[in-house]
Amino acid sequence: MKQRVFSGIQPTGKITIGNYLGAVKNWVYLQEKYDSIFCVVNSHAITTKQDPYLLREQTYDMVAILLACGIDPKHSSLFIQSEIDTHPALSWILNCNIPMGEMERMTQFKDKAQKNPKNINVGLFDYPALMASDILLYQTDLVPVGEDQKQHLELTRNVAQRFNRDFGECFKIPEPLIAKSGARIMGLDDPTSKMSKSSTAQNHAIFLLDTPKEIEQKIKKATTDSHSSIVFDPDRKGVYNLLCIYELFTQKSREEIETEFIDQGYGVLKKRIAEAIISTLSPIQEEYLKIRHQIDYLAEVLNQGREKVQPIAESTYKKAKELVGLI
Ligand code: ATP
Ligand code: LTN
Repeated sequence: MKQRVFSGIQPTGKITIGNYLGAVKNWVYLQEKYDSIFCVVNSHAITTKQDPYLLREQTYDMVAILLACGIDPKHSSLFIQSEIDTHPALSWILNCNIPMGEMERMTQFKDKAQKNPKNINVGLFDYPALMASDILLYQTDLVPVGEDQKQHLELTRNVAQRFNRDFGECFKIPEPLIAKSGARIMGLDDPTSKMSKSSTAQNHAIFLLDTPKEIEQKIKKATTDSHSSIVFDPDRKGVYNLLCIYELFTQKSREEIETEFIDQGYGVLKKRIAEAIISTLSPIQEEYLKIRHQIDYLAEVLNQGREKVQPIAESTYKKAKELVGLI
């Protein structure tokens, strides 16, 4: 029996190279070895303000871009979170088993609340319970995510362990899978903050659908420093971030990269980074444009994904319900 992988991505705006390098690229790699389930988490997206029309469009945009990046329906099940009602249903049961103190420690809530003081809603606070439900419903072994999701994974493991202890065996305890490199791509404008698709700053992120010109310009403007050597030094945050991006897009080793740029300046480095990003993204963009409007194809992939995973979710939910006495 193959181990199971589950992960999710919010359809909140345009996918960035941070999402790609920290998550999606790894999903594509893992899908051949594992029983893989990937979910567009639109119910999580409404924890921040969304235009209903745009949210629907962006949900399909995300499905198409995931397929274009290489998520293969032959290997993976791909579905939309709101299509399976047991996600919010299980999160209610989990809610009643998560102490307030544990939830109050979540740094993503604190960050998002600070960035969005006008819309601090209960769903935003409760976001990790729905995420735990996503993962636990599928008896997941491994959850490939970026570094920022580590704390949510810890909460998921805690609630599952507590539930199994208090009510009886129900959930598999999932392990986070966080890549050594690429787990935290930083903003190009500010290498001290995580590159995020919902940031509105002009030169913050490279999106997967950016044109070559946009990519060149954004890399050109990216923050560096006044040193002259080009080496992987985590203390030189801007240059380090750029070198990590180059490393991941070219698959070259760090030694190879440092040798490549001996006696070179940031101009050459930036030119090569832009070229590497453009050559990886071009085929993805081509495929995206080809399939985005093939609505019947997208619907077929999603139906097939939902039909495959729904019985797993229902069986786990039924067990959890019975164990807590809800019938
Ligand atoms: P938002 O800005 O709307 O919160 P986001 O860019 O953080 O979105 P998510 O949909 O929350 O993206 O995350 C999808 C996946 O991408 C998660 O596994 C997350 O850990 C990963 N991820 C997000 N940003 C980065 C980043 N800068 N570096 C590496 N991985 C990232
Ligand atoms: N919270 C995640 C998205 C997400 C997720 C999941 C990831 C929702 N449910 C289940 C892994 C497994 C995020 O903000 N990146």
